[in-house]
Parts: sequence; C-alpha cells; structure tokens
Amino acid sequence: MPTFPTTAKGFPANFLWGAATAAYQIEGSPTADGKGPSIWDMMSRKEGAIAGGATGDIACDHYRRMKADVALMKSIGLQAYRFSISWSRIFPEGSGRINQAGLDFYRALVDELLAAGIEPFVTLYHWDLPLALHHRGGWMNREIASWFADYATTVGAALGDRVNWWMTLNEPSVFIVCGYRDGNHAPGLKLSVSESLRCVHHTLLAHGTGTQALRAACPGSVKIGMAPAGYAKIPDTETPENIEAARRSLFTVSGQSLWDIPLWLDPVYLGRYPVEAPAVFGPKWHNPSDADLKTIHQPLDFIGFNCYSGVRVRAGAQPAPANGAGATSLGGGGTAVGAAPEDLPYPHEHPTGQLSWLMLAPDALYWKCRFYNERYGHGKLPLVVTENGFCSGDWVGLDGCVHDGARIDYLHRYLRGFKRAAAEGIPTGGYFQWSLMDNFEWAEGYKPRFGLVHVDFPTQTRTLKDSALWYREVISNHGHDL
Ligand code: BGP
Repeated sequence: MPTFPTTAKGFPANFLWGAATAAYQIEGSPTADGKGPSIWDMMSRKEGAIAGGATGDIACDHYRRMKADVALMKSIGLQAYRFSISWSRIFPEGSGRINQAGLDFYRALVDELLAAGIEPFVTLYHWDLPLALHHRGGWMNREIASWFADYATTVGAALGDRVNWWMTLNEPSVFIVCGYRDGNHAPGLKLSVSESLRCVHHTLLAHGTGTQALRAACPGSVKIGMAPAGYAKIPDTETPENIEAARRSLFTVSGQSLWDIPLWLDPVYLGRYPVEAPAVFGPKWHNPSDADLKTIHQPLDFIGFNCYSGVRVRAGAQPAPANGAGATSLGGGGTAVGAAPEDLPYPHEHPTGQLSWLMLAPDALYWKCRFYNERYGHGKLPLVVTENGFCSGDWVGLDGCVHDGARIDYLHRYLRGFKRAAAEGIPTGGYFQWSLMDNFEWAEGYKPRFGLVHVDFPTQTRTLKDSALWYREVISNHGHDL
C-alpha cells in the first residue's frame, strides 16, 4: 500500500496504481480445461476480419504463464491489477453447466495476486461473449440480463471472498456499436439503429442485474462500477462559455451514432434516458419501462471510465437547442441557455498514437473527472481511471531496452490532468494503465502495442519498456513528482 501521506495537492493515501488487461487479448489457450468458444474465437477465424490474419489462440500465452506475469507486475510495483473473466471458461455453453476448471484458473490468479500484495479488480465482461449465447441472440435477446446475472452470481460466489473491486461491463458502447451496428468487431453484425437500440437497452439491463447478483453473491461489502468508453470534451480555452459548451457537448445525444455518453451513463447513474433521446431517434426509439430503469439504476461505488482521447469544444455562434439537451452541470433536463457547442477538428498533423483515434489530448482526464463528478458523482463517488494508455510501434533496441519515450510523455501529461482533478478536491480512487503488456488489439491484430511490457510474440519474451520503469517511479512516490 502507498505510504505517501495524503496532501491537499495529491492523490489520496488509499489511491491505487495499476495496469489492466482483458481475457481474450492475453490468455490464449482457447480450448484448455473445458473452455467453450466465444464470439471472438469465431470472429478471428473469419477471412479478412482481423489485420494480419491474427487470432487470440496464443496471444500472450498468459493462461499458461500466469505466475510469471504476476511476478512481472510485482517487479513494476503495481498495487492493483484489472483483468477480465472469460465467460466461456466458466460457462462453456453460455449458461447452465459450470466448468469448475475455469473458476479454478481465476481463483489461482487471485491467490497469486494477493500473495504479491496486488489488489485484484475484476471485469465480468470484456467483449468475449460465449458463442452459444450468440446463437441464442446474444445482446439482441433480452434474456441476456438473466444469463449475465447467473454468470455474475457464479463468479461472485467463487471470488467474492477475496475480490473487493468489480466492474460489470467494459466499454458497452464499443462492443455494441463496433460489434452489432458497424460489424468490425465480434460478432460482426450490421444491425439497424432500431435493433441496435434494443442491444443498448439489454446491455444496460445486464449491468443492473449483474450488479444486483454480485451484491447478493459476494460476502461483505464489495465495490462495484463499470468501465465505459468515450471521448472527453475539452473546453478550447477555460472561459465559462467554453466550459459550458464542452459540458453540453459531452452530455447531449446529438445524433443516432450511439456513441453519445449520456445514452449509456444517464440510465445507470440518473435512472433515466436523456430527455432528448426520443426526439433524436424518433420512431426508432423504444420507451423503456419504469421497472427496467429501476433495475439499471443500481447504486454504484465508484465512477470508472476508460480515457484515451478528447475533442476540443468552444461556444459557437448559434444558440443552444431549446430541448434541454445536455443541460447544465446538474444532470440534464434543464432549460437550454447559452451557445450551441462547436466541436473543433484537430489539424491533420495533430499527434496520435499508432491508431488514428488516439489523438493526444492531455486535458482529457481532468475534464472527464470534473464533468462526471458534477453530473454523476456529486463528490460522493471516487473517480477511477479504468484504462488510459498509448499505442506505438515499439521494438527492442540494440541495447536490449525498449525506449518508448512518447508513451512516457503521454502518460505523464494525462496523469497531470488527473492530479489536477484530485488537487481541486474531486475524489479519486485509482488509475489503470492500459495495458500491462502488448496484446491482441481486436480487429487491429498485434501491430498496435499498448503495453508497459514488450512482448516478442514468437518467443513470448517479455521486456520491461522504459515506461514500465518510469511508472514504477510514479507509483513509488505516489504521483508526487508528476
Ligand atoms: C479497451 C480495449 C483496448 C483498447 C481500448 C480502446 O477496452 O480492450 O484494447 O482498444 O479499449 O478504447 P476506446 O475503444 O475507448 O477507444
């Protein structure tokens, strides 16, 4: 545990520094010990679906190298490790029969972490739906809320005595939009907006039933949250008008893309869909029942969010629409005042990671914390960065080291934004670097490298990058020198 004392300027004493991974991206061993197939096992076999024809069949071979990988985490000084459970290791047919060997793997991992003094953070769902459930409609089928609850009950009962921190879903907007509407992620469907909206609702419902199930299954008090995605909105300059424009842009459903944050987070934290949603979607909108909204709106213990990038926003020349969209800081539904927000495009040459969506936007962490705290947390729930990271084409140099200076600078700048939030009195609980090690980056294959640890995939050799050594220092002085 950190020994650095709490100061008004830094992170609280119980703040945890960690790194994150996900099952399909690192484990490999897709059929070991009775595991059933997932939609990503299917997707990665589809001709042309994944860059370089890659699959997660071996990935980082973590299923077989788990102990050595925990030792690696310890050598970096990690205080927490966020990983996901592969649903189809536990339920090879998606529901019904439990595969004890699958649970045993994660129990062994948790034991290993605790013995190394590392706090486990468990994500129940990081995109690898059991294929058997896909054949029963997957996220299109409302029954998934009860399949997910059964899965949460089983995992909670197996690990809840030793795992305090839980996340139900990772980036629901990404797995629905990319997987069901755009088709570039598993299961590769291209549904209509109306059908996709049903998936959105089932996803949120599963978050609610999963949260209830975890609370019932885990002895003692556990901390439950989510790990949603989404671009931050950053005021171009910090004038009151631009700040309000950024807030409004962040919290408005402005079109039918399904990416807008309040579509996902307002039901979870406020118990209702955004007021403008029925008008934006017109006849494609399905009115939810009060009972469903109540299920979705479970009390949570922290505000988790993944944060990679952000868009700059300024107050435009036009007045804001009069439908209350986005509304002021206090949770939407208010009368619109002021200017309509204008998102500002980055110039073509703006710095990015290896993937073009990863635009350098260092204030992203600060503004997400500030706006989420205002609208959803009200100073009562700690903000936890469940992912933040950078992808670059790293390689092992002639000197045997991996000199990833761009990643260090990226993390340093973003962490300063997070520290500013803490210094302004916003409660903070932890920070997870994505990712512990280079891994299978979904449709992009193995080329984009996000790790603190370099993985040479043919030999599975691990090499700590310079960023891992830098992060070790950050952890040891509890962010004091950032
Ligand atoms: C994670 C994925 C990562 C990376 C990241 C991107 O949850 O597992 O591999 O793709 O999300 O975040 P975003 O989708 O928000 O851009």
